[in-house]
Amino acid sequence: KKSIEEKTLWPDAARMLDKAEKDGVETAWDRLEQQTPHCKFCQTGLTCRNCTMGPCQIRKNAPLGVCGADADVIVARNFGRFVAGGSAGHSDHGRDCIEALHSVALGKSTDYSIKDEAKLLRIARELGIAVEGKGVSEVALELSDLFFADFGSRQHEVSFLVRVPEKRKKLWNELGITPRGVDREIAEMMHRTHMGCDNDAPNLMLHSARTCLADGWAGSMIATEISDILFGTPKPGKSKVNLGVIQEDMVNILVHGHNPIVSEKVLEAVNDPEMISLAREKGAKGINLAGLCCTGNELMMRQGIPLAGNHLMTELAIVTGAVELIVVDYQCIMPSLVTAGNCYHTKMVTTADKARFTGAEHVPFDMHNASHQARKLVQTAVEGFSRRDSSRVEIPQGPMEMITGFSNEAILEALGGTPGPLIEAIKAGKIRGAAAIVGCNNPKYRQDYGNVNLAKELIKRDILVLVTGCVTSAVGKAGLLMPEAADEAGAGLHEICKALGVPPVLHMGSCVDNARILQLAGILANELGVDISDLPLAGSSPEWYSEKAAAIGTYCVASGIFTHLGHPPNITGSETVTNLALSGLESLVGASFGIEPDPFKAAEMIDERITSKRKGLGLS
Ligand code: SF4
Ligand code: WCC
Ligand code: FE2
Repeated sequence: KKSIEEKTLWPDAARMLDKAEKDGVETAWDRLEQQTPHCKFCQTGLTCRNCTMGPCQIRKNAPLGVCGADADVIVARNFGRFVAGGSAGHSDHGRDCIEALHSVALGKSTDYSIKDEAKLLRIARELGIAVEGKGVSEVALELSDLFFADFGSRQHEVSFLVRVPEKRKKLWNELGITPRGVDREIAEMMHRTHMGCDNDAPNLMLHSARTCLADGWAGSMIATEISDILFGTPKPGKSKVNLGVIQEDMVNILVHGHNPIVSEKVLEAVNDPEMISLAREKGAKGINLAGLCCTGNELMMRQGIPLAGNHLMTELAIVTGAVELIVVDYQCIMPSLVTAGNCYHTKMVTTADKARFTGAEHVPFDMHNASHQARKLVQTAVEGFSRRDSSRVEIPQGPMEMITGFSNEAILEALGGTPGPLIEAIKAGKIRGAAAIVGCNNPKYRQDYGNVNLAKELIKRDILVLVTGCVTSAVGKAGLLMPEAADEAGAGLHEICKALGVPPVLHMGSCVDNARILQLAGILANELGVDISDLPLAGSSPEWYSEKAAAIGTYCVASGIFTHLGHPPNITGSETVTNLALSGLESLVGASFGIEPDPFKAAEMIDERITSKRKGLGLS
């Protein structure tokens, strides 16, 4: 049995784990224990359930499934479906954003509006839409139509490939992995993995790459860009993080999930003076909103709303006993939150018809009722305040300060409008390269130990760190998102951070916002006239768990960026697939995966990669 110390790096988590035990609340760590040891066949990818001649398991004395599929085919098929699931998640979120933009453009939604017209016009122009003489709604309509088309079967390539360097596009064409349409690639993956279809592991892996490229350069990128258009492009600003953002004397509402379409409306309702006076009538000082996971990242990037924590903090936030309401949309929401909430007075409300949880109340949100529904929810939370049992409330230490809001627009603005100064800093070796640390928590690791230590090690080596998703909370709690953290950086990075007044670790948003990092890579490569794979860049997900994280890793590699993972996906049962992931992809797409659970060794791995890329560019 793991001690609390072994479960997490954090004092706030440790206190809540202790309280959870006393209060009889089961957590992911407890259930992991019950699930251990895991099935070896599943862990290595050697089970197939794709038809009822099976299910089949590949063993020494049974090397083929009933249909004759071998380990390589079965593993590659399983991986293909795994990343198709992840790509579907990000991209369906992107589709919901298109529907919102479309409905605003048609004047059908009064609940949403276009906040960043300049960005709308900029993107429309970038994608070849003539904007002169047209009204904002007309442009928005054309842009949403173009994005809808990116999901279908009529395009030869998704629109945002205009951001990809020519060399890379040529390579994708030669390999036959140019993403054509988001839904098309995902559906084709399901087709290919049906019994008796694509039975060649490398060919399946190439389509995995294509499916994930459709996620990164279309589904996720569309989600990010439309969210900026509808809710504003992030600018640097202050915020706070850890469970200390939950406030004892206030009504506490947590938003969890991914799409700002719901959480932005909850924020508006929380700020409504009528709601605030209602809360005061109930004896609360006011209404406090905090985020969890990615919708937390979205609200933090644009509105500075504090973040209560990442994936493994979601149950523990409820254990404070001070949360009246948790509003969720979709993805990464543990069904156990309903049960945990029932141990206190915490109500869980679902908002998406495609993500309902038994035992939670369902208050569906759409384009026409969002403001109304959000007010209803906030009212529910306020009423819940009187049911709070103050004897069971315990909120850990005060929150950490942090800086958020580094969209590419904000980064370029800080650099004086062009990527030139960043490139100069890279050439001079003051910034030796950049690494994106992204993704999740996984109870198999000591929570955030890998996320935090890898970031610390990289900045020491003058490698600029970019974070999104659940790594945000990790590095934020460690103080690395403050300008003062430059003191922990190497001399070169320290100098640049001091000159610009920025932290050595930049918060770039939610998981779909990894698309911002892809775009930035494209900008740098185009500026230098090289391919993305020539740049001193790396990606990493030390504590990943989700299908979405695997999709991100795969589009990162297929885009030419070496990607470190703390542990492999369930592919090790196939030598062909494993070798392809760890080295074979290198000769195809100019990058591969590296696996290393120890963050200090992982830093070494990433450093070596960056050094060799610098050499390739003729830099010392
Ligand atoms: Fe078994 Fe082949 Fe059916 Fe998979 S597709 S369950 S390997 S028979
Ligand atoms: Ni993205 Fe991972 Fe968090 Fe979910 S929210 S837990 S995929 S990093
Ligand atoms: Fe996410």
